[in-house]
Amino acid sequence: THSFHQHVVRWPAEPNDEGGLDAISSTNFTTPAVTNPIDTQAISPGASYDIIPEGGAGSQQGSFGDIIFHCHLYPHFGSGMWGLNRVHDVLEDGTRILPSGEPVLALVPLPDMTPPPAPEEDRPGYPFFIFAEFGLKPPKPPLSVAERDWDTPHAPTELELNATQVSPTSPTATPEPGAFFVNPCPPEAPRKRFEFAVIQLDAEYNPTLQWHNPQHRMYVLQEDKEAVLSGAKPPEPFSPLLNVGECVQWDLTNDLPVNFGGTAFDQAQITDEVSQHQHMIQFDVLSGDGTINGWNYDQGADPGQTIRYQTYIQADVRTVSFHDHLFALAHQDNGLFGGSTIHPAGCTFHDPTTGELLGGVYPDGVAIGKAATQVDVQCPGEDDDYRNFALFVQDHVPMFQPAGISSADDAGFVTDDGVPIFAPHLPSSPDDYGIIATNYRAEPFEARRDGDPADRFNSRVWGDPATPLLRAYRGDRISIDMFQLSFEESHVFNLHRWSWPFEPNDPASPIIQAQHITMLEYFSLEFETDLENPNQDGLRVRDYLWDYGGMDDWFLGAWGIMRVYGCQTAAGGVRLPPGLNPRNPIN
Ligand SMILES: [Cu+2]
Repeated sequence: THSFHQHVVRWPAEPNDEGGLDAISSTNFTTPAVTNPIDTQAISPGASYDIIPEGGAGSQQGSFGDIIFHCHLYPHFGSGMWGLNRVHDVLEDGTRILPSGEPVLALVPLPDMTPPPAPEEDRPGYPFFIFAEFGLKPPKPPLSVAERDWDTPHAPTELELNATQVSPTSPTATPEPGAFFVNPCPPEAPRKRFEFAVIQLDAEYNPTLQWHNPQHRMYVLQEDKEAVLSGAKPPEPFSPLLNVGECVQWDLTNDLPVNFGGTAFDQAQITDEVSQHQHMIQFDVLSGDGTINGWNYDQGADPGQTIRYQTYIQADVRTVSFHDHLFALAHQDNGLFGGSTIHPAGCTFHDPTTGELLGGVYPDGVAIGKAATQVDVQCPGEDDDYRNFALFVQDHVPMFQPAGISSADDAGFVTDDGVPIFAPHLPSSPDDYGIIATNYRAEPFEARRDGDPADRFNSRVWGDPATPLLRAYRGDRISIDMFQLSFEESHVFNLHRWSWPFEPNDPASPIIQAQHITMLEYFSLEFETDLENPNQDGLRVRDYLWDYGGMDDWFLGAWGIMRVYGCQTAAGGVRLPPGLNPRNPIN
């Protein structure tokens, strides 16, 4: 299996459901109404798929520059499985030469499209407005970092300003940081800002075995950073909460150490930049992509530096997976990834245990972005609240345990970091190494080895697993957003007893009970819990097993429990009213 991903664009999983080539390519196309919008296609030998990008090349926002496509299985990407889709902003007649000495090939405009303008000296077109030298790293995008702000020695240049197309809806507005050349946000869109950092810490995945990763790397809200670093708040994947229609500012600070690796899993190396590349939503590929691709800018944050990206949440596409795009092969399997969940406009976010509103407003009037993998979503209508869970399956996770804690010491392989769990034959080799986990947590069979195998999943014998416990009351609407950003395998999410539509917006969708997922795919599982046993004199709490199917997944700890309480008085969360989920017309 491979996992095809192209940056910037998104496409309907079933193009015939959405009117085909003409309708989907129109810049007026909003988003699929029936089938799933996707930007990653899993593909196996012999299979084929039609990809028709929404809004045509460069997407609805009209982004131009080099747009990378690649296999998202990292060892495949790392060994060369990638290419570029170059979207031009001026007419190319084949007479120009790139800084590398290679020609810009001529490209004849399509006969029924308005041709782009010819290049002029003060408007030379991509990439000639970027002041860069061949063989050296390119500059950061204008306004993205403090060093390229207005009134600095590296302020936006005249050529850069002339190249801006600012916004399809407001072509005369001032360029904005993180969306300098093409601003996907309409001027009236409400603004939200996430101030967050990338950090490294020693993270414990399983307390029984003390399985831990001493070089765990992750995104974290600035307001949670100290608590996570001190151990007061357990680390979880960064899962920002977004509403449809928002213009989102992402202020990423690089707090990583420059040196990485030197363990049984990773060779010693320098990781001196970090970025956030986002899937599924709209941005400018020259300043919001989080990459250094082709002739584009360097869109990473140097050590200690803060960089701004700006994105537009133009439709309810459910999720936004994101990750570093500069040293992904080095540290993404060590936890450096995250994923936003998208919710209808007007819905608010609440802590499931306290009911506390998650939100606020910065002094400049921009909404304060919050993040949580488990959140109650309260929406303006009647009977439209739901509980949202974000689950991130991870494979190839580097992991160690202290010497002497179990028979795994039989391997006699004790390093400075402890005993590595399934180390590669050499550090950074593309082997099957490490463990399989969920949300930086694992409950391996090794932690439950001495006992009757029939009780392997029995909380009365072992207590609850270390993995996320998904809690609800009967009748609650449930939305589980499935992510996978680490690292090479496919998995199959299973949830005992419950079923859900494969395409939540399609009345003709097949109903499924297991979902295959591979790298950077996403799925939104929307269903309603019910009263399995209407006799409330019987069992009031029911546990349903979730798991990722494969025997390695079980054995290494990627499984957990969804707990449904029979009544409000049980020790649980805040009661939500029953009813139908408006995001899910058939359930
Ligand atoms: Cu990519």
